[in-house]
Amino acid sequence: MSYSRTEIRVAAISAAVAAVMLAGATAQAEPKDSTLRGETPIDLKVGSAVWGQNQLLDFDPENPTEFQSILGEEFDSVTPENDMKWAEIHPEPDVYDFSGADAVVAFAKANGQEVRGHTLLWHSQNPDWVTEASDDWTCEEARDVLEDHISTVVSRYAGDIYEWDVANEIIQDTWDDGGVKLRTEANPFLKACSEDPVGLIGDAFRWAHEADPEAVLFLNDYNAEGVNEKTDAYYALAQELLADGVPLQGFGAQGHLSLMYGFDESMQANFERFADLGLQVAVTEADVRMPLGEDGNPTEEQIALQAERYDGMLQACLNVPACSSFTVWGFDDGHSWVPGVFDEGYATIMTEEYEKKPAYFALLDGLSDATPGRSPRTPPGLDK
Ligand code: 9MR
Repeated sequence: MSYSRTEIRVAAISAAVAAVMLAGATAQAEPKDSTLRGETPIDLKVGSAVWGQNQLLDFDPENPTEFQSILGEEFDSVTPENDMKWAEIHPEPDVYDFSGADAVVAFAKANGQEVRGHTLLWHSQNPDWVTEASDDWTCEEARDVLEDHISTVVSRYAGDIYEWDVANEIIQDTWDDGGVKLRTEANPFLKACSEDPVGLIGDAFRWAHEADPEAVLFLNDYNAEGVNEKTDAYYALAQELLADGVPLQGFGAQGHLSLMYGFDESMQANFERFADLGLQVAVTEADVRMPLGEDGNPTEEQIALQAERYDGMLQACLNVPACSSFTVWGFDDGHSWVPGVFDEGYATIMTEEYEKKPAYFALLDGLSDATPGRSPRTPPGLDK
């Protein structure tokens, strides 16, 4: 007989409540002096995005900043938020700038962490030389540029990266011009190869796999949490790529949520269907933003709901054994991409002063309830 994590969690909570009642109901909960990474099952990585260029170039293991200490202590995986994107790492046709990405990898090594690579094929944050040249590219030219980039970047970090977001946001949304379909207009590479975009996507995975056979290679997108028209398109694409023998190995739901919308309860079912194809799944960029009052603060209700949403995403991941990583897109409001982009905020699990929010404790409890430091998904006896 097997139990889902939710069942185990509910049973554990009931058992804890019963124990307290038996003990005379006077016991107070012990304050927890634990960290997210310390509570994460052995076969799951809990991660955060970080911008190496801005936050890690000055890293000194003997004298870390408060931000760096928290990043090192709380997470066992880091994702370069921008440092491996084309505009940063490949600013000119013959110039690669690895400084930010190297800083992330060095930080991870110093802290015993893993690195999630992000990203190799995307329509956004491309350097001017790509955007300008791509109007005239033949598919062959686009392929050469992409292959050179993927081989160079992936081989430089071969062995250091456990999961790579090879293709990011390559399918449009229902509200985009043309509806849900491959992004053959906005993505310069898919545009140049619009006669066979799936062939190009497949080769992107092949080039990445050749350069680092150990890295698990992902498709990744937003609005990809639940079962919806967009994830249906990904599901069909994944099947097509797998049938072609493409080394596609993972599907990532970014998890950029807003309290302006509801939570899609089909997230676990969505992960399950990709897992059934033999893929790993992951929550790759979780945050939960919200419209704030005139004083710039959230209400108590919003704070509680945010914790619930983070927990909802975590549970969807924990309940699917193929879910290999759960990453937040920055851990504190001082380093969140949300303000300035949306008229919303308070999206992360800690305030600008690194005060832990209920959302942080929801993740901590969710992880430790799943199984403290060890997961039922792996044979017992393994230490973290
Ligand atoms: O967080 C990133 C922000 O600093 C950049 O300015 C932005 C540029 O498009 O990209 C942000 O990260 C995105 C990620 O790479 C892909 N998914 C959506 C993320 C938020 O926009």
